[in-house]
Amino acid sequence: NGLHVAVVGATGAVGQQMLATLEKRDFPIGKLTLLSSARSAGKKVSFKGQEYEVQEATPESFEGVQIALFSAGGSVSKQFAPEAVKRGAIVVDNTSAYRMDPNVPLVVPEVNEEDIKLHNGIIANPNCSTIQMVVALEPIRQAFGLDKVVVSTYQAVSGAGAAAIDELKTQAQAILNGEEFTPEILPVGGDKKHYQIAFNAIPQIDKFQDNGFTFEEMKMINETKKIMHMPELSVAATCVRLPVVTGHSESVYIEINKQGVSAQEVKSLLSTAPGVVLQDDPENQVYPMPADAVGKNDTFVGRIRKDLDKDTGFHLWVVSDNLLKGAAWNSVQIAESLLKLGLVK
Ligand code: 11C
Repeated sequence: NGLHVAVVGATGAVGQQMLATLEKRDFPIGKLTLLSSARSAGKKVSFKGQEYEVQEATPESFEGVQIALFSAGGSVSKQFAPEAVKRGAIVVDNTSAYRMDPNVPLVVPEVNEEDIKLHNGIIANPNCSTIQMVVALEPIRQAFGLDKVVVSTYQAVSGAGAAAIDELKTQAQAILNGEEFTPEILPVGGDKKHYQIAFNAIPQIDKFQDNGFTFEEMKMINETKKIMHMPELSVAATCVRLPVVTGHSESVYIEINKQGVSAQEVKSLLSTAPGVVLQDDPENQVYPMPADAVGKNDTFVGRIRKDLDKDTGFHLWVVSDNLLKGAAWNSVQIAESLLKLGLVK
C-alpha cells in the first residue's frame, strides 16, 4: 500500500530536506527509490529510521515509480525526467531545466495550484527566491492588482549547495584564525573568478546574461510573470549572496493598481494569507529574520510600509527557509496537491 516515490538527488542539501519533509508530512509512501548522479551513488541516507543506499539513476530506475522528485541539477533532470515520464511517473522538478517550457506548469500551490492539472508529466518547482516572493505578492495582487515589482535579495549560501555551506564555514574559521584561504566555489561553481563570502556580500548569483542581469535575477523576473499569469508585469531584481547559511531575505518594492490603500490594509490582508506569517510590529522590534525562519515552511513578511512619495507604492521585507518553501516543501506540497486533485495513477 502507498505510492512508489523516487527522490533524485537524495544526498544533496535539498534532497535531504525532501526526505525530511516527506517523513514529517507522513506522505503515503509504499516504496522509496533513492537516486543520484554517479558522483554520489553508494552514499547512505536514512528515512524513517531505515538506511538506504543511494543508486545511480538510470532510465530503468524509474520502472513503476509514480511520483519522482528531482533535485540533482538541470542536466540530470534533462536526461532522466523524460525517462521517468515515459514510464508513467509524474515528475516534480526542482531545477531550472523545464521552468520556462510552455508545456510545463510552474507551480506554487498558494498561487496557482490549478495549473497542476495542465501537466504533461512534468511539473516545475520555481527558484527559491521567486517562490517566497510570489507567496507574499499573490494576496496583494488578488485584492488590489499589481503593476510593478522591484526586488533586492539577501540570499543564503545553502542555495548554492552543500559545498557552498562548507566554503562559508571554512573561510569564516580561517579568517578568525588569521589563516590564508582560496575561494573556490562562490559566487558560481563554473565561473572564472571566485570571491570571499565570509564577512562579505557578493552581488552575483549564477552567471551573467547578455543583458547585464544574472541568471538568478532573470529567474525571478521570468518565473514571477509565469506563475502569476502576468506577462505584462514590470519586474526588476538584484540578487546578492550573504554569509548566511539558510534563509533568503528580500526587500520588495511594489506598486499596486488601486489608489488610497493603507499599509494597515496590506498588513491585515497578509495576516490571513495562505502560507504567510505576518511579523510586523516595529514598536516591539518584531520583523522577519532568516535565523528565525530556518526549519519552517512559512513565508514571513514584515516591515510593511506605504511609500512616502507614491500612493500606490509599498515596501515589504520577505523571509523564508530557501531549502523548505524555496525547494523541498514546495515540491512535496505539489505532490500533495497531485494526490488531492486525484491526478496520481
Ligand atoms: C541560489 N536560488 O540561492 C538559487 C538556488 O534554480 O533552483 C536555486 C537554483 C534553482 O543560489
